[in-house]
Amino acid sequence: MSAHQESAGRGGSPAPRDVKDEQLDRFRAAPRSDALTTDQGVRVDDTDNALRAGARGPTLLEDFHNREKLTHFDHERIPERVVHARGAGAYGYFETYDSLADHTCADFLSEAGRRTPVFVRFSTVQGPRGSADTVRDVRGFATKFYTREGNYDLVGNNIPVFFIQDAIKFPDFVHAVKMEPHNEMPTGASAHDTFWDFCSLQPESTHMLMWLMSDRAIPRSFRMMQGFGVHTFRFVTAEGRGTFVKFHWKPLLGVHSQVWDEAQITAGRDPDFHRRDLWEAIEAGAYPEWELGVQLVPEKDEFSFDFDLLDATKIIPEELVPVRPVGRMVLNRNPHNFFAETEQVAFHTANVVPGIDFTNDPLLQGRNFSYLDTQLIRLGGPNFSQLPVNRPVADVHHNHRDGFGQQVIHPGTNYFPNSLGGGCPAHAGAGGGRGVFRHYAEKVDGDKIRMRSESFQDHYSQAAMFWNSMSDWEQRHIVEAFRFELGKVNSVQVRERMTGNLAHVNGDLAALVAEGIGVPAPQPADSISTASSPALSQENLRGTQGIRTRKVAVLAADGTDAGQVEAVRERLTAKGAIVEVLAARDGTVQAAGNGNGTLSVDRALPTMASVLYDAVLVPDGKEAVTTLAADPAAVRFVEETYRHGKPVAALGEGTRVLTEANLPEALVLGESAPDYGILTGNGTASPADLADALAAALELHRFPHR
Ligand code: HDD
Repeated sequence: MSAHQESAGRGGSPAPRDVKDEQLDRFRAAPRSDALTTDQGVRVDDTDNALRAGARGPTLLEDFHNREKLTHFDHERIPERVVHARGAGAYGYFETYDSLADHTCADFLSEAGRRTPVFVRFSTVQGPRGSADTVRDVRGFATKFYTREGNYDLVGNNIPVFFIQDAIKFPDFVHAVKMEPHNEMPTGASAHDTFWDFCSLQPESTHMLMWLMSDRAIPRSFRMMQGFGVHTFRFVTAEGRGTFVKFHWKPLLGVHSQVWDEAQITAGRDPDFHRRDLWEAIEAGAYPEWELGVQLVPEKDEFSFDFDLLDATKIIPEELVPVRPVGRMVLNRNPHNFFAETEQVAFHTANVVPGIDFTNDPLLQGRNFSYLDTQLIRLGGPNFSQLPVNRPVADVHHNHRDGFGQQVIHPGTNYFPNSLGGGCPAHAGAGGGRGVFRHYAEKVDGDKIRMRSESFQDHYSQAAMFWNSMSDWEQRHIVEAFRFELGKVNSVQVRERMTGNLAHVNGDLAALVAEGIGVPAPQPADSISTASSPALSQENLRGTQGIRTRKVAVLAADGTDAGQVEAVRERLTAKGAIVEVLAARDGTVQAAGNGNGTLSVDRALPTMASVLYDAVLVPDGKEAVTTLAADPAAVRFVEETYRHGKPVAALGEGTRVLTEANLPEALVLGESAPDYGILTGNGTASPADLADALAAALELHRFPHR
């Protein structure tokens, strides 16, 4: 089987090949059918015993195979990313809907249907490489477009703003949020003194903190979160005309989150939850898809907002400037080797192509230095662009020579101008064909000063707009998150300072948080913004793919009505959901009802947990229900699912397990209570009807159980 076919999804047909995939074939080691060798190609016939003097004698230094093997092993680790160390990546393609040539000369956006290979890496920010996925954190969303004009990197996050306005503060911010220097705790968490000390002293972080305390920071899946370029960039036409642009990735699956208790349990039951979710969806052929949208602002309107387009702590409300869909991105191929591809991939905000340029956003300007700088040490010198995952599909010709890891045997001259090398590589543009990068000819002037623009000084209006835009359950989760986070802060002074800042966002929010962490309610602030933006609430971001890839657990035991299970499975899988039968042990259970025989068990209950599923169903079957109602693991599974606001369904006698889990009796035994996520149909519903009700409930968000 070819390397490419290896990567084909287990359940899905192989993804169509593209020019990047074909390029990578050159670097993919062939399946290991040959003899074992050393790095030098010398064949060895024993890698199990070191060379020694006599069977019980000392091992010998001349054993070059043993030395080489141990030496390479000793040098396998490279520095992890200084932030975003923990991540997962996948390949795919971007396809343009219609030409954007009226705004940008970017080739990959110039023609309807144009497909460009991509590599995306999702990540958390604070935790080290081995930390858990489901922590409360920002999620990195970095996309490398392998365009015909060179690599374009859109290095975004799942949150459209940032903690700071000027990149010079980034080292301070990261020092504050990372594990504390005296004891290297906490891992994968912002709930500690230094983070809140820094942020409470930097009111510019307040808008970002609202997002970080919202459910956006505990996504259900990388596949179910938005992505944002954050900064205002510039589109530039072939004639040099500029348009301000902000980038948005909208997931077709919608924007869904866990709840905090659920996220914490998941981190323990499966620290790789998001990484596994992405990997398995692609392997199964359920390729995740996002729509790329742009907000376009003509330069003449630069100062027509009550915020500064150069301020990375501000969004442009979609109701003010609509997001214009421009293309779709599908991730359809998992990497072959995590280290070679996902760990070594290097994204850089300054990797732009003709037609996309920068603005004077001081955060972006600083990023444009930092990424290359950090990659030099992380990836061993100046030649990391030659690593397969970083290689452009566009031709590369320059006079860069030597340096660690140089893979190219360059010909002839290594300087420009030259005559001895035929003047090559010559300046592009002079008959250079494809687009040449021309920097946007912005006129700049000003004294050299260290000063923040007055237009950057409003730190609360958009934080208030975010709060005002939240549904009641989202607001409740934000209050709980602030209480959890600040409740872990030892310094009362920091707690009070932070609640004082929140008073400028919303008086109720500040008072509720203060009450929860035992500090006096802060003085109310005046002139708080009442603006809101419906586009910010997850209530309005349910996507268009319904319950595709959502996971439903069916609890079974000997005597489960297998006919019901198959009827529900058929209905839900037809809608794209994944149904798994869980029982105390692997193998099969004895079926009852009209599905006599046995029912296959997909997962042994002790190896799974409610937090790994989006809903649970307990089918009918007297004997099975009696067994499940007496099984603490099954009862806890149902109780947790309900407590985490996820749908719980039962057929016939199955309601006894819900009662055992202390779900409200009235809701369990009455007619189904869909607005509480409890679906029983009081025993009268057919399996198909119940499956439909369960599907409808899954499309909703979490149920307000408190
Ligand atoms: Fe950054 C990595 C996104 C601010 C400096 N950043 C990194 C990654 C993402 C972002 C997604 C991981 C890329 C990967 O998967 O390899 N960073 C952002 C966003 C920001 C942001 C959306 C604000 C809008 N970053 C930011 C600032 C600086 C950096 C202000 C420094 C001035 N970021 C880095 C870095 C990293 C990085 C230290 C660490 C690993 C790397 O670059 O390659 O250079």
